[in-house]
Amino acid sequence: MNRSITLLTLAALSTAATSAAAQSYTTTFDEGLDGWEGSNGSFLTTNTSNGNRHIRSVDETFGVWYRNTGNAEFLGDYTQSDSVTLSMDIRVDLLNSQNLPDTIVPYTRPLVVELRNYRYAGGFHQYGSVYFVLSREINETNQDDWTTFSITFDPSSTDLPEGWGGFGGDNDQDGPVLPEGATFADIVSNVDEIVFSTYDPEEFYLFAFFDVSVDNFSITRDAGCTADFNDDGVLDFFDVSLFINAFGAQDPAADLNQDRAYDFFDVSAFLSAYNAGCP
Ligand SMILES: [Ca+2]
Ligand SMILES: [Ca+2]
Ligand SMILES: [Ca+2]
Repeated sequence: MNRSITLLTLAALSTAATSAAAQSYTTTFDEGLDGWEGSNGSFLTTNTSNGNRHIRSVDETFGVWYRNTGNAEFLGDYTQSDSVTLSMDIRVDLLNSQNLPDTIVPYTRPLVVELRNYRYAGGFHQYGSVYFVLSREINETNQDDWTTFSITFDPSSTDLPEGWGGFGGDNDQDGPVLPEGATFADIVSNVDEIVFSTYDPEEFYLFAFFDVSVDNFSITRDAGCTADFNDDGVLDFFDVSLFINAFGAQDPAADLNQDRAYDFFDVSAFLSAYNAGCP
């Protein structure tokens, strides 16, 4: 390999900066349900004072849920991204035992996001899933105005990341578990359905009166970028410099084809990634 020519090429490339922004998608409900479906008693409504459109759910039920099986923005292979953030807004106008005369007891419920993979259907379960409790304190007091909840996670994690649970395994005498042989990454490599709900799979619930509003369901996929060596979202001289240093030091970070050799193929992979830019 002619190292000086390679360095010149890299230097030439370094003048062409490329932006690598994370990709975000939000259902605002301003244009309709956008593939989302709500539990019984859910409907689109518009705030007359500010024109904001959202879903409102009014029902006597064990819990409310919102699921999407049709909007590809929220589904598919999460493991293509370095990190994924899921977010939603919720307001609670009523969550209590109002059905019993003179004994209005406020209830507190969790708010859960669950990612379901139908390939792990089996036994008594219709899917394998992973879930995260965004809050255990959803009630009339805490959510008397809009509150945003979100979770960011590494979709390539094999173990359940901190705070996540698994569901769909048959060996669940002590609570829900991942399907046998499935990792966290296996489940989120094929998300068929995403659900926001007040159901923690580990708990059971009494009937309650709900008047809950939700809005701004969003997903942010940070695609990551091989050539962005300093992870600042921009491809420039600093990334080239860091690559050259790592390559010279035989740092595994520069072994882009992961064959433990530091040669032309790694430089070529870096050039290709750099030229491709960041998604
Ligand atoms: Ca809205
Ligand atoms: Ca960079
Ligand atoms: Ca290599």
